[in-house]
Amino acid sequence: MIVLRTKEVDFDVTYINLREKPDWFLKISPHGKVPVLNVGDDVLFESNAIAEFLDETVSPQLHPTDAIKRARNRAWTDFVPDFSKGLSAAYRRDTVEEMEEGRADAEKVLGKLEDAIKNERGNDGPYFNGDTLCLVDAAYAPFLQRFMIAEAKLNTGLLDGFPLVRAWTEALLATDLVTGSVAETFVPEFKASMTRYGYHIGTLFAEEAAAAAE
Ligand SMILES: N[C@@H](CCC(=O)N[C@@H](CS)C(=O)NCC(=O)O)C(=O)O
Repeated sequence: MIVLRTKEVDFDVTYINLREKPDWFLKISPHGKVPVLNVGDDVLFESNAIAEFLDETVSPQLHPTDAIKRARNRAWTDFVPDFSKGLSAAYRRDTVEEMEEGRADAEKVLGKLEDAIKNERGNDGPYFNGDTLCLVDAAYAPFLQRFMIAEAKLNTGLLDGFPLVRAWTEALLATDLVTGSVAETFVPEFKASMTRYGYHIGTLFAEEAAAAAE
């Protein structure tokens, strides 16, 4: 969605319930995962593949034109699953103790991103490569967006040790290209999903919702 919006592509979005995946979706998504992109009669899946297809076919190009830079950007989008797993350890846990144990995993991946920004960018940003949004930004933004909703509740201060990641996150969450790429109900849905999973933060979100309903 972020890439589509950045390129000002006209598109329709269909949200599905991942707990009750419709048959039509299971037929087109080989791994049963979102996102998928319909292009005419073709269906694409996997975020990186979709983003790269869009970048090759719709201007403006968001990936660097320099082949070395492009490969290094690609390497960082490949790191997203590890990043997401590490960052999740800081809040997607059942107990406070488990979250505290997970903090080291989160710090490890945040440290890698901090070094990546320091070593790769060579300017003041605010995005991963500079002043325009690129595919690395689009790939990480959803995970940083979710983490920051959790962080607003937990106040772990995790980003204090990673000033470049913090500034990057703030820049990503300050643009409508990112914040406008989620459904209107995204925040309450995300909080409710944390509760459904039985995570500690889900209990806090449920208490918050109950207090607001009083
Ligand atoms: N590597 C995939 C991962 C996609 C993915 O994990 N999507 C999640 C939602 S963010 C999903 O569809 N989960 C449903 C499921 O695994 O059943 C990509 O980048 O597109």
